[in-house]
Amino acid sequence: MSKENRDGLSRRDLLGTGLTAATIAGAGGLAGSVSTLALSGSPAKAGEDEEQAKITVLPGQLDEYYGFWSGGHSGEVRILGLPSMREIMRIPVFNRDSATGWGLTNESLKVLTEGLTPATKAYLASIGRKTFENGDLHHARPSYTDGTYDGRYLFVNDKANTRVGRIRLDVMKCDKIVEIPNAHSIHGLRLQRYPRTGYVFCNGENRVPIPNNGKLLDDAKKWNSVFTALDGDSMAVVWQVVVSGNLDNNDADYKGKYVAATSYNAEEGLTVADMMAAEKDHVVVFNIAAIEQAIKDGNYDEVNGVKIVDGRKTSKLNVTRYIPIAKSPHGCNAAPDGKHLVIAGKLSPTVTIIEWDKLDDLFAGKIKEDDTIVGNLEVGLGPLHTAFDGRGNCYTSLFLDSQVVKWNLDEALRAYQGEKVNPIKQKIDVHYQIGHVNATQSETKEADGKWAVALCKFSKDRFLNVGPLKPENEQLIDISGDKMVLVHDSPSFAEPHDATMVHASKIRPVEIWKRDDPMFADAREWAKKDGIILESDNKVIRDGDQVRVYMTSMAPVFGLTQFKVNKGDEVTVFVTNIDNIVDLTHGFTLVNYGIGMEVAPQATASVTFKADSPGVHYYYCQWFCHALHMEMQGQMLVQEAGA
Ligand code: RUQ
Ligand code: CUA
Repeated sequence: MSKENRDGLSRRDLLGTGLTAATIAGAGGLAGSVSTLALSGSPAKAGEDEEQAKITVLPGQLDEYYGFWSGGHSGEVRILGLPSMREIMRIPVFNRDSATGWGLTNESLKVLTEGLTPATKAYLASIGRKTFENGDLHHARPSYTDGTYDGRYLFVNDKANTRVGRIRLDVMKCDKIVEIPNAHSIHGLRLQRYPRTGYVFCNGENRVPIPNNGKLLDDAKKWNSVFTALDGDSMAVVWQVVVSGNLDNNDADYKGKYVAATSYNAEEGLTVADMMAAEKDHVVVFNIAAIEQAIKDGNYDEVNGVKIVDGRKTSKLNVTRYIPIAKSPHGCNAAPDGKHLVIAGKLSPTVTIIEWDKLDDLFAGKIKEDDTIVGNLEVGLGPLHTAFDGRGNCYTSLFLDSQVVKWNLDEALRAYQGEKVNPIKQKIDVHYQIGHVNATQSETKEADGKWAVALCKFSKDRFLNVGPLKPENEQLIDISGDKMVLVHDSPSFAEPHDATMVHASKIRPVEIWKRDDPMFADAREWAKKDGIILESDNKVIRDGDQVRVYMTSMAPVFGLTQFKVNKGDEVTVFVTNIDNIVDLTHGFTLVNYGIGMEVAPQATASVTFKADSPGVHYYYCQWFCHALHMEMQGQMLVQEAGA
């Protein structure tokens, strides 16, 4: 192939229009298309000075938006600032974290263990673990009041171990994790928008026997996926709905009446070929009031302590509807106009538009499923997710085309009515193989159309070579004008799965912990029992072979610079940071004991371990706090029993 030809080829030309399931599902197909991408397309023109000036956040200046990044299989959440795209903070959730001691401290272990099911706790104990140490965090969604962000919480899913977590946005720490019973791998996760969150809607993706206790292993026809509503305030499971097919993504309306979920595998098969057999899959619509009524009427089964309503296709309960849609739909995005829901085709090169208000008539039996569809637009190959600018435009990610396509919602509705309009406004190349796209405030009634972010699965040659494992690529697109302009690339470690972007005015974090914070309520309980004042006492309390060591930290000294225990003691160290100064975090690292934790201003953190290694063990403060930070240290003396 001549160079001239290569440069002239578009991604669509390379891939052809005969898209088959094999192209997208087969590893070979994907690898093939990626390697050809290297040859085609020209680098985006991001060089205009005025564009660069827009994204420049000068030293000392603050970003306009918080970006909450789903960390994918790293299991964490990251906070980026927009438009600078600087990474500001990481919030460990389903992972372990060395810097903060997440997964090691008593406070984090409580969060990581208390919401697990008894069966999971027993399994973990059998392999010598307290909790899971991996996760797959696809979606991070800030809580709503009346259709916009209220700055209370960020809810996250774990596809790997079927959990849902909650991050408190006042302290930016995870405070609750629950395992969802009966479901198997939580994928789609969205929130009730109105009147507030409220419900957290969790899609169980895979089909399993319910209960999944070793029976029905060879009877896959009896397996099912489960849709779950959690109470965002208590994090308790309120109800579940068993469905037909596999659930993928979901979204809620702006009136608090319906949730819709894309659903694949209507065939209920186990192999790719089986799952691809039928031409149509579904959007499953859940009628919240009808489900609540079914529970009130006693129309549920109770499995593993949870009320489950039958919402399968065969159910007579009128709690769900299955709207047929081209097979294997993926993205499910409620438009900020409050009226429309955009479903991305993935295997089909189309987006399908559903009108929320028609669902009343559908459930009343006045119209058919197809009548709820008010638009169907061909947008390009591999449409996955859609973002909105609040000015009537939609931005859909095209995985196979490696593009974002901008299209007009109203014109798409008119085109569906037969009017001669072209709703497609622009396509922009992104690099490469985009998954999610999202935009500032896009998922609220206050979508403001300033910035979009393309979350690309491949970066290939766009950064310095770091070996066979490449970073992924998150790209900033200016969507404030008529034309989208690609303005910034940033490499990202696994995985910039998704992101939500919230105007900074909505988020009000504290600077210093409050001494009565629930995060360290257990430490206060222990102190009370032991007659200790956490903020001033530095004491060792012995209780048989259980030893509780209480100490304060104030730059640059620990309240205790030495303590002695016996080999074999179970030791709990409580450190209370009594510095009342912004940004003055201390730490406690115990050498050769595998212990390290963060203690932020006015916080108490604790860790429990067995003092099985005798000798002198230094502890030191690992968060830089003072000119004498190095000297902020002490020793734990572990004596042999009977010494
Ligand atoms: S959905 S594959 Cu975010 Cu595209 Cu998980
Ligand atoms: Cu305290 Cu470093």
